[in-house]
Amino acid sequence: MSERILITGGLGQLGSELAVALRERYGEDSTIVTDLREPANDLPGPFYQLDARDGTRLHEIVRKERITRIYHLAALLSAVAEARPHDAWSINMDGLVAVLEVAREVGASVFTPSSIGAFGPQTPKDFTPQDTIQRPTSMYGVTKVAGELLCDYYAFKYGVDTRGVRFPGIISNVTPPGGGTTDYAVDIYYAAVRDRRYTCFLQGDTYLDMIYMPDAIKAAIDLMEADPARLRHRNAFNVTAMSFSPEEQAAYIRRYIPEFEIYYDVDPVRQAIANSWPNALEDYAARVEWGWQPAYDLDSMTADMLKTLTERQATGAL
Ligand code: AKB
Repeated sequence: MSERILITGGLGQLGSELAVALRERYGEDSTIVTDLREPANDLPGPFYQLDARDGTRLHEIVRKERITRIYHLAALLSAVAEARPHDAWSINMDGLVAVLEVAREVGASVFTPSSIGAFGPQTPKDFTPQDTIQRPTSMYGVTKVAGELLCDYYAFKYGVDTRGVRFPGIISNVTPPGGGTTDYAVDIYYAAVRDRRYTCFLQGDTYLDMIYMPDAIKAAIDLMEADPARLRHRNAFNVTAMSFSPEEQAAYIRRYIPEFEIYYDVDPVRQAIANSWPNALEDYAARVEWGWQPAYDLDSMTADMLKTLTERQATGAL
């Protein structure tokens, strides 16, 4: 069956590139983008302004567009969520409830991203297992754990086909991330190309999991296409492609830009969040249950990011 797909938060870092990939895969008319904001420029496909918490309007759009699959990406990220915890609870949880309710009514499948933020200080830091202690200390993490459980509940109780991954920091060069703890790992490449120097808001020895956008998109599409009979962990598969610290990332950038320099001006809020997250996940369940296999590591991602941004700078677009 050809899919009719709706993305919430579709103008964000992941949504803007996922929409392109979904249209390539399922057809130009397959994918409807929605977002709280109006787009700054004309978008190639259909767009609706939507607050995902507005269940009535969401329902109208889903019915009108005969939606069969929802990628629910609208959420506040970790640093913003920590500054605005009540908004984070409202946006991250009420939005999810509205999406799950409409999916239950129309029989749509739902992809909801969880995060490495769903883990906390008591979680094993290295080779963090798929099934382990989840006692996050950030509001973002609280909403992510609650979201994982709610998606499981809708699957078991109502038979909604809910699936999701725990994304690490996503690195990309089309739409910048906003308000996350891992944003530095994107900003550093822009700064390296533009200024040959970067001031990082995390300590140089902070290890976190990361993934390059092409692999993040592949994970989101492959999981939704996976044979349901093989999925034991339907919501919130650990996925990772690499784990590195700012110091290491800077060293890899110097392979291409030898004069690059990194400085540190540590933000205590984001450092505390990062310290509460794992250093490096283990993603065996995703590999076994639906064939997860990333293509990019730190070296190949760094080469691709710097090449893309350098070409863009040459055209005056950076
Ligand atoms: C964040 O830093 O908040 C996100 C995430 C890891 O979920 N990028």
